Amino acid sequence: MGSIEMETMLSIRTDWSREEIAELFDLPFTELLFRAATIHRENHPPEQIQLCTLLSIKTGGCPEDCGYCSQSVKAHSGVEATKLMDVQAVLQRAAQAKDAGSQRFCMGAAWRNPKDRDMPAIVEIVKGVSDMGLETCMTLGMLEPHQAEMLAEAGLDYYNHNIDSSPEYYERVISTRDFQCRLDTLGHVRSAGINVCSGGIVGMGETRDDRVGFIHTLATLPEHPESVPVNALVPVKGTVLGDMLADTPMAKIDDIEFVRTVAAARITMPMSMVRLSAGRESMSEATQALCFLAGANSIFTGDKLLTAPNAGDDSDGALLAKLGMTALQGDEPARACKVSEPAE
Ligand code: SAM
Ligand code: DTB
Ligand code: SF4
Repeated sequence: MGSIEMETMLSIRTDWSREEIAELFDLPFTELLFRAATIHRENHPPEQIQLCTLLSIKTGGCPEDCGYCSQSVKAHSGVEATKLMDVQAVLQRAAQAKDAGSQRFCMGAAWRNPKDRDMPAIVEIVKGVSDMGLETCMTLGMLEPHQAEMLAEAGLDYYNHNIDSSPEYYERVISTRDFQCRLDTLGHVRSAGINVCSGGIVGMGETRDDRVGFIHTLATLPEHPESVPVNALVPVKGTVLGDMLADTPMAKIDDIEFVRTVAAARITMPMSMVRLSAGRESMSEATQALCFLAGANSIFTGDKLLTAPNAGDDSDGALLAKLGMTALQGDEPARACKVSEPAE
């Protein structure tokens, strides 16, 4: 290993204190951005953005009560429940995503957890998408260790499971499972050797301290997630949080505070891909550009997320061209970010 590589590995810390992260958030904005941009370009090509495509392979009817989600049975969002998509139909959508230049194909199911009887179809989907040369990511809810093993064996590259917020605020948004359940699934995914994708949502009415706690939880996991999606809440009518935000427009997250959260993720988790995920549709080009400067280097393309609208290929293409940025190229999924010991 070269000395620069060694230096980078040694700069990966999992011992961040909450105070240190709060101090990052408190920095003058330009100083925070400068630090984040510096760390970003030391570890990633700063002009390249990873393009990911999202597909809902099983929509709606979820028994969980996540206050932000249109797919919960508790929401009155008008989203209709569907069965798991047919394998061939998923593969067709993956082929379209590849043609459109996507590097990673992320598939989501509105489940509390997959049932064992669902696993053979899921395994077939992972193998099929992988064979097309796309990176695969699944988000299916909580996993048992044996299910994580099955996904690993099928060749799944990433598993997405968000911690969503600080441990304290999490309990106010979701009552049907606890924060530790999320961490347990992340542990099973990691033990099975699958890359971890974990992040959360900003703008749910949480405080600055909750955003600090959110980044702190991710940055102090035994290994940083290889992908960190930072979503801005998409306020969906008929969900608890969507309706709350409609009644109190002042609760909407401030753009600068959103960028600060992205910068804190970049500084504390230097090697991770930081994804500017949901919420781009209602974000100005200038705010998105600030997020890229602050270290976001991945987006979802296409005109739909799971159920909510997304910015769309045309406007993304135009934005990247305007900023002189290009799609990240690369055939190999990122490897797990190991925390290395100082050289003897
Ligand atoms: N059911 C699985 C689970 O919750 O783990 C997977 C699908 S779930 C929709 C994936 C993630 O999407 C959630 O953890 C949340 O972070 C994000 N999400 C859902 N609804 C959102 C919204 N309205 N705005 C922003 N992010 C949202
Ligand atoms: C993630 O963090 N964001 C994506 C993905 N992981 C699965 C989901 C965003 C969902 C936005 C709301 C919707 O489309 O319903
Ligand atoms: Fe279900 Fe996932 Fe939506 Fe929660 S976020 S209600 S677990 S689909």
